[in-house]
Amino acid sequence: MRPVIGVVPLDDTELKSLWMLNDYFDALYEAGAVPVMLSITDDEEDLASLAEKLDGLLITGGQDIDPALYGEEPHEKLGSLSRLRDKMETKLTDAFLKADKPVLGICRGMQFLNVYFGGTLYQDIPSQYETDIAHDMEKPYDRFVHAVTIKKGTRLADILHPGEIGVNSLHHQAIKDLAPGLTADAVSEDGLIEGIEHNDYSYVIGVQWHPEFMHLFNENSKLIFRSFTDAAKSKKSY
Ligand SMILES: [Mn+2]
Repeated sequence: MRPVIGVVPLDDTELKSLWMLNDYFDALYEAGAVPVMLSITDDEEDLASLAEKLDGLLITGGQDIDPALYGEEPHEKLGSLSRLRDKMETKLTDAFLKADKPVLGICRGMQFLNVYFGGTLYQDIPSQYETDIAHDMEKPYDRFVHAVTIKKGTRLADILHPGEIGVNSLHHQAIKDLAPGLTADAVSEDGLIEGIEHNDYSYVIGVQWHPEFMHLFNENSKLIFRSFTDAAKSKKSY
């Protein structure tokens, strides 16, 4: 049996729609998992029963995270929010971690994990962080726009390899203070944290870039989804 991965959709509050990019699903299928799109709810009981049935959780990209969650006032360049999704991901992550089931955070998903564990964010990179790198690239997204260094001895170095790799970059927020318990596994050329792990769980990994846009041709992107799927498989009760 293939492990079943719950994937959080984009909660489009303006169009009252849930959006899912095929690339997340394609990358998970290719890695050997069966992805399912979750509804957006903060009902604790429903989320607990979902977590019981699912083998892994993929927290995808999306809106900005409510800065109130890390004790800050909204910056003038803060983007749109989905407070319901923030709440949902908090309760879902609680349930997944309690069972030590794997959680992968991509882009906003990585930022969410940092906030969840008590870290903070730059609410708007261009006005709050001095850099020459354009972290908010234009289409097409399946190309490298900057490098990150994967640090030796980290989980990401085990999954990929230590040293420099090319990544795409589609984010206007970033980790400011890293949460207790997290390790910075990958750092961009300008010093921003672009990959994390949590030391106390079997598999809690986050990447700031978007491997789902590059999984067709980029081995490093495939390896991230494969490691996640393998972790979900090993937690599966047959
Ligand atoms: Mn970047």
